[in-house]
Amino acid sequence: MTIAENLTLSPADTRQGFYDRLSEQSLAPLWEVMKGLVPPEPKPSMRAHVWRWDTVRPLALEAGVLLTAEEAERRVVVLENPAFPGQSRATDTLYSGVQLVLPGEVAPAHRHTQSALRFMLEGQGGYTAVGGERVTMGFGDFVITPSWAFHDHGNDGDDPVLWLDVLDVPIVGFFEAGFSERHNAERQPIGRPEGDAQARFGSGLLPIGATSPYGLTSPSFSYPYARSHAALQAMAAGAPLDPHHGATLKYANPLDGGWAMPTIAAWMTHLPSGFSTAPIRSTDGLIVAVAEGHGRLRIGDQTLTFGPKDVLAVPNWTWRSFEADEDCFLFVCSDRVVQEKIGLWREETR
Ligand code: GTQ
Repeated sequence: MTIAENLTLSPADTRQGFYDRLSEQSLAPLWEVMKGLVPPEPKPSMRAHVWRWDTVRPLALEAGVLLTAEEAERRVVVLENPAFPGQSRATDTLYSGVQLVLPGEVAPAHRHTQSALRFMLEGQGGYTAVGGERVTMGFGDFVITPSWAFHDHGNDGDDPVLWLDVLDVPIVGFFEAGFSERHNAERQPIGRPEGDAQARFGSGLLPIGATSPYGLTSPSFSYPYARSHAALQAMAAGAPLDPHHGATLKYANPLDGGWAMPTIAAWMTHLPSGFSTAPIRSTDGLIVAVAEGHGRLRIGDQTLTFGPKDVLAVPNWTWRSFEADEDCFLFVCSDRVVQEKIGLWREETR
């Protein structure tokens, strides 16, 4: 018996007719979509972009006139990648925004399964409370709010406080695994003095038998800029720089030396004045917040200039290099940690 004997193809039954009949049964022909499903290499869909501080800052402050932090719950201007309007994504997999807290305001306590990081950009006296402990945030500090940990923000200073938020919202959304709830109090109760986590986990020492109260997230939820800055400066002064990374140090979980967060990899790069990095591309798209310095990013066939507090979106699998006109300190984060866990992450250098 041949296959043809079982077929009932009529002369009028075109391929399209067959596809239509497949579709009626919730079926589809692979060969029409194969190239897109298993591409020969990544074809980036996000776009390179710079959000200039001169543009973002006044608009964020304007939001402060229109509504309170309490009203907004989180008063944030979202950084939307121009390739994904309306999708609250700065890269394919990360959400980012600039949050404003005015003097005396409180962004009420809540928690969610999305992990968040803060990179402080402006203002003194801003604080975040995480898991019953407060941390005052100064310029350039990197602060984590772990998945499902209650957190509230406030500002005890005299000036507006602004910082960069990065959350794994699109990753959690992909799995449709998001949960959230509000605390019954506006500010969560504080059970430990400020600096407690720093003392236990952030001093190169650890409590014997230490585990993280935050599961897969670093128990050291604050990484002050003074330390990162000093470490990178000493590193750059002491040894030849890596041609592709300059002086780069990752924010590490002190318990295992891995990335500080389970879904967002974060690191800081220092490029001394005049230094240019050799071309590199990686499967992770980046969010870069400029802490200090002016320079240029060459990305694909584009050149983007940057200055202090600008935020850049750097597409995945696109050749990039940085040129520093002054001493630059760049905060960088990506989904690299997730890609590494599932065996996908790659980089290529020239
Ligand atoms: O501070 O908890 O930018 O829940 C977006 C969602 C910040 C926060 C954002 C959030 C937060």
